[in-house]
Amino acid sequence: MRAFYITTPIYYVNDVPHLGHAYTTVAADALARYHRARGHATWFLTGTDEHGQNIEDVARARGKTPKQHADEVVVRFMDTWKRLDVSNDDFIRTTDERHIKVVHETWKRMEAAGDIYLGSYEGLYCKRCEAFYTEGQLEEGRRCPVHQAEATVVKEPSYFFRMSKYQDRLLEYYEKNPQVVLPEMRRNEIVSFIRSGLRDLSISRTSFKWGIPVPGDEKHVIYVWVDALTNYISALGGEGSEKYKTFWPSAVHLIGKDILRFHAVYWPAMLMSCGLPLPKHVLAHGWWTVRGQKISKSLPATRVDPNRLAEDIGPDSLRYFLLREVPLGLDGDFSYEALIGRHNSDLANDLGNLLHRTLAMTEKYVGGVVPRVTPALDETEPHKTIAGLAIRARDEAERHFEALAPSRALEAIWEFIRGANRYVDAAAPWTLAKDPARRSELDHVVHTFLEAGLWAAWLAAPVIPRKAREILGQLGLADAPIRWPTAWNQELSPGSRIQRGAPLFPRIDEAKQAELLSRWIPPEAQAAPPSVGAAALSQPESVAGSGTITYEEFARLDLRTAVVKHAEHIPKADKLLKLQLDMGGETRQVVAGIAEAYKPEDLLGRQVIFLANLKPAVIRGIESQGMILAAGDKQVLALSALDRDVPAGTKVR
Ligand code: ME8
Repeated sequence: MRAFYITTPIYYVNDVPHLGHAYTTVAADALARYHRARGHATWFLTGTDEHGQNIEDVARARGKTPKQHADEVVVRFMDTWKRLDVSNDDFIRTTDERHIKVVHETWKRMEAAGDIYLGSYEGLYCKRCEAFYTEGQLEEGRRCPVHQAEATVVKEPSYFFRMSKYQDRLLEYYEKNPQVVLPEMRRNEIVSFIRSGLRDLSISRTSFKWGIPVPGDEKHVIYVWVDALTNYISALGGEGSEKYKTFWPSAVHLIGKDILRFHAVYWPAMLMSCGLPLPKHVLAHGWWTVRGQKISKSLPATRVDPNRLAEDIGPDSLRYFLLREVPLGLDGDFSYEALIGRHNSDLANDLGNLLHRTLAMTEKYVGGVVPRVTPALDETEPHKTIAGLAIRARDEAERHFEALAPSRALEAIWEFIRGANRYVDAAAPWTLAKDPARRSELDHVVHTFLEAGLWAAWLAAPVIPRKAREILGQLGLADAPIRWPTAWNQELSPGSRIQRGAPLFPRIDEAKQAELLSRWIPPEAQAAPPSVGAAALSQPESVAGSGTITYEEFARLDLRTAVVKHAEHIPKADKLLKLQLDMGGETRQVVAGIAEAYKPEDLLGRQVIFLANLKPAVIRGIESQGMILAAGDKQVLALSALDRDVPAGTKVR
């Protein structure tokens, strides 16, 4: 049987769960649920990272021992995951005995491979990241780029791991296995990081105690990342266990991009040293900001509490929003208004409405009982179209869930749900109901609605598990399993009675929205700037506040020539065109605000100048992977051009 093992990072217990943690965990949950529905042997692991200097400091500040502190915070994580219907099969804590045992084994294996030696370390250490930095990697005031926390000088004896030894092997491995680190952009980052040279890694500390002691030298505690990364194997029971044998070869580590280096360089090097196979995928997702701001302890407005949202709007609406709004891999900006918008349009309007109409018609026209189908009718319109849409949605959803792309799977499923709503109108049961001679046609139509509702529930269940169950209940299938649909119009049993219940996703009207916003947004943040619009996100940040920039700043812009291969309008966006650009072998998709100045057909084959390393953004639901240069301030007057053709992808300086 096929196996699927998915993990989240184990979260530090120095914080309580916020939107970012919820995102990774819900995404992993959806993927795990998809694989379970497909009947694959599935194992989903999450947990907490409880050692390290930072946790020791936080606990001391609270007047607790580190373990007491961890025991309290861990409950917050476990409760949050319950509230969000997270279906993890295990929860690992780095203070678990089973974990400590495997960390010791791992250390000994690396030692036996000749990869650990004693030295001494002097460097700048960030406690929040639990990582060393070079002066050049830190921002002003020696602050770390991730948390803006000040790094301190650390000088102490330390064991080192011979990471340098694995530089070539890692490069070769990623060369041969380009699908391991995803998305591609992140793999490129990692490959150039490795290429720039790997230094041996300090993997023990003596200046604090809260950690796993080094076997045979208890003055040292093991570096928290060596400890933490091992969780992915310790939770399976270590090498040799049945669970390890079943699941490890299929491991997918879902993480945020902040900790990619640890997962795509340190961890694989450790595994190589232990003689163990590498994970199948490391997928680094993007970073959420909240209303345009970085999530931070010091900014209450950014402290979005997933528990509160789940309670007020339902876990499924939050889960759906997080997974639908932004493709896994790209950065996203959270706003409460956008969350409510998705709830109202996709869930209340599209899915809720489909079920509501379906059940009402089943009661009205066929006495509330699942009617029979006439298979031959499936070959006629509009039945044929809806059957085609259903099968396509299932196949596409399958493809995208397999490719770890839940947002795309949801797009495909909603395409079908919207199609099913149109089908209700096209099939016009109200007309058929007037003519007793057309009873079998009426039966067929009502059956098809119900079947569409069932397919929608099954396909979307990985993301909205609670509502999927409710839908099954209302279709009279309370005890039916959640599984993946197979044969169209053959999944329901004629004769069973539906159980119409409360509306699935009650619409949030303006009054309710105002009430929710005042509850969700802390008073001191009510006047916070509005969320950064998608268009603004697509603009480059000003390189320097004003005045001049240095050549080094300019040189960071990766300007290239590119040729327009395809251009099209974006529905309901008068100013935007979607372009596919050839950058010399590589294709990039760009959303450009040039529709008022250029027709799509005028652009084909044109050479443009393209900013290739602009942070990707999602504009009107479409990923934009760069920016083309044009003249004009608010209005585009002309596109950039060269006075003679050069190969696509040529650098512009
Ligand atoms: O790094 N947007 O734990 P951590 C998206 N213990 N995801 C976010 C986010 C945001 N703004 N903020 C946090 C650690 N995350 C280590 C991991 S694993 C062996 C050890 C998510 O508590 C995202 O998954 O700082 C990120 O990688 C993780 O939380 C960091 O959690």
